[in-house]
Amino acid sequence: MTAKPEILIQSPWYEPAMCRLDELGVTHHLWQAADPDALLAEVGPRCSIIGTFQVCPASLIRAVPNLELILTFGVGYDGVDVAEATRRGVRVVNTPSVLNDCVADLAMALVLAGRRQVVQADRYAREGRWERDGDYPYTLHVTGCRVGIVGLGRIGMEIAARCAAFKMEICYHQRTPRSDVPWTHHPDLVGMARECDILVVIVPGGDATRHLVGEEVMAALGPRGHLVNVARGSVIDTDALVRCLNDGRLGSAALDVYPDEPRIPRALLDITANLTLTPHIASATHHTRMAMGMVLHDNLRAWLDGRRLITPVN
Ligand code: A2R
Repeated sequence: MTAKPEILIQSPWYEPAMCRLDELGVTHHLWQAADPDALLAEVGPRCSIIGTFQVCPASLIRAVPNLELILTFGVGYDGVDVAEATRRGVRVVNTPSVLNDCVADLAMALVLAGRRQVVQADRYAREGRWERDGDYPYTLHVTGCRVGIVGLGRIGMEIAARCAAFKMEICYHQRTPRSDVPWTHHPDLVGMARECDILVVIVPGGDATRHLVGEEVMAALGPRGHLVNVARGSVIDTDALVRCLNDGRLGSAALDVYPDEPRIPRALLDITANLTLTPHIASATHHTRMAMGMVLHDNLRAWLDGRRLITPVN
């Protein structure tokens, strides 16, 4: 009988799924270690697999000399140094597709919350202002709006399906036009923003999309426009967002992601009138987090059986 592989868990994910890896290997939990460097020095050379919640720098890859496979929990892998892994012949798998519906659901929640001011209206009701100050001010409609989807990939398509149910006029921006959808492709993001009421951002993070949504895009979306980000914090220029929300060049925004999570910049926290914030919860339901965890589990089992990886990144 061959020995079980040893797995270094860099950061934890959904516990009921993560613990299933113990069926397949011996896990060492770096995130729980009192002295992580000592644990790494001790077990690093024995581990052939790293499991992580989207963080795996080159330094960690180098500290595990017999590494063969990285399991990263989530679809975005901008926190994993895939280039370094590839250079060393290390395979990487992520968890795409199973989270499409939950991320799209939250994107719509942020569209609705922002346009109809659900959170602000809740505060108004609780503070007794309805009785004191009268009816809540009018908000902006959702059904029939013009929506621009920045990144019409797996998740973007689910968002589009939901927008279609809201009778929205749909267009999208990405580098390559799709031949399988009837919606208008805009190669120019500023031009698209000018024609939209709502912009939903769902592209990968990383250098290629850093500050893709900057001041010019926000100003083009305009004083009655609503910007939703469920992609990565790096995709939006946060300083520009603060300026545009404060001076009214952009109507409103709703964010689930931030450049330096779990920290949220004070300047964002201070904006309450036209900004809705959630703490990166898009895929964070029991159902979806279990499914994501099992994608990693199934990949590892396939790897150990000598079968093809199910969701390889490289
Ligand atoms: O540009 P294209 O034709 O490769 O389309 C992809 C688009 N995209 C971009 N659009 C504009 N400028 C870019 N530099 C750029 N890079 C990529 O984003 C594609 O339509 C979409 C990504 O779709 P998928 O690869 O299917 O990703 P999925 O599963 O929808 O997830 C998107 C992201 C994740 O990477 C996480 O960061 C986040 O959602 O949760």
